[in-house]
Amino acid sequence: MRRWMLLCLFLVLTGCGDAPGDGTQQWRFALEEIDGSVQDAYAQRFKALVEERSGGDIEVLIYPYGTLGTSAQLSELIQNGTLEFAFASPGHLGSVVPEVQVMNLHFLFSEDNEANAEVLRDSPTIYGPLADAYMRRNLKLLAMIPEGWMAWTGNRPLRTPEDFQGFRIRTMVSPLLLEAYRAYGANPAPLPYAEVYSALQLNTIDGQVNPIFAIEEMSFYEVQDYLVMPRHLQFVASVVTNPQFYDGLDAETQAMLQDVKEELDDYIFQVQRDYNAERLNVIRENSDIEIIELSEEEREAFHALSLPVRERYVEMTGEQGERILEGLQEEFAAAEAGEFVGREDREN
Ligand code: 6CS
Repeated sequence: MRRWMLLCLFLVLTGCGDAPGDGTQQWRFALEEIDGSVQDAYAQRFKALVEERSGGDIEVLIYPYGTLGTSAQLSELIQNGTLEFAFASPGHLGSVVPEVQVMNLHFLFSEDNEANAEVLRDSPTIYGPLADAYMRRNLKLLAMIPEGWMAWTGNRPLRTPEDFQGFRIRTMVSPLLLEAYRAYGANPAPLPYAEVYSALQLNTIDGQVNPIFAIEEMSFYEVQDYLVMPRHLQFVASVVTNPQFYDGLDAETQAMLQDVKEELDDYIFQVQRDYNAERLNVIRENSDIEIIELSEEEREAFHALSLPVRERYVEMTGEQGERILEGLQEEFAAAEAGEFVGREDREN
């Protein structure tokens, strides 16, 4: 905590966003993931595009996970204007923006990942009422990106809800995630990302849940016996900025940011697909972890238990949340049927 406060002080004293004296602006972009991750690929491409399109007037500095704090601390730095850009995963942001936990509801996403990507790119619900919910907490939502299907790892195979009885699963810290795993009979244990490997190694938890690329790069597979693919949830992350900082940008820079967002939507979809496929091979080659794909019947048992958690979401978020949930359900269904109408098309 002391280290984090010192870092905040450093950012304030060095004057985030100010010109270093030669007319250039510095934008700082903090990640919830390490070098080589999906978020890192996004930020590196963001940096290249912004620096090129601003003609060198803007320099982007990237802070990988571990340099500025936990996910919760990064969101705080954005809210108070100390930092310009950060990733904020719904799995951590739920205590601040309860409505975003819709993205943590199991079996809500389509099984067709192209359909999911289409919705995440241009959803009238995400960039409408959900973005308003961010704004009420002084966060401006710029993008919502896919990072791949979440997979369970454990020290026992997790094929049925019975296998989850008493299972200590590490989750991110949003309250609804705990409800989601309690519904399966598990004992969820929220922990910051950096503490997961040692908790697995020391057996203070029995398993965890993350996309494949993260399971590989954080070495979780080295200390787990089973890797289970339930396809119950896509890991998504939002890109946020400080609203006052954003409002202070001229119209041309705001338009440039929107163009960059659109270009990155396509780019990151391919990156996450490739990283997840390649790193599954790395896991296979470097370990004897048992990989289990759940059958449709096995998935259905979890699906049935997950549905009451949607009611909990509505209880936590009221009418606003209900509208967001219904809007997203309609959009995923429309995208699957090839009938999705994005925000841009509705506006034109
Ligand atoms: O499990 C977590 O906490 C983290 N997982 C990923 C893939 N990204 C960021 C998040 O904090």
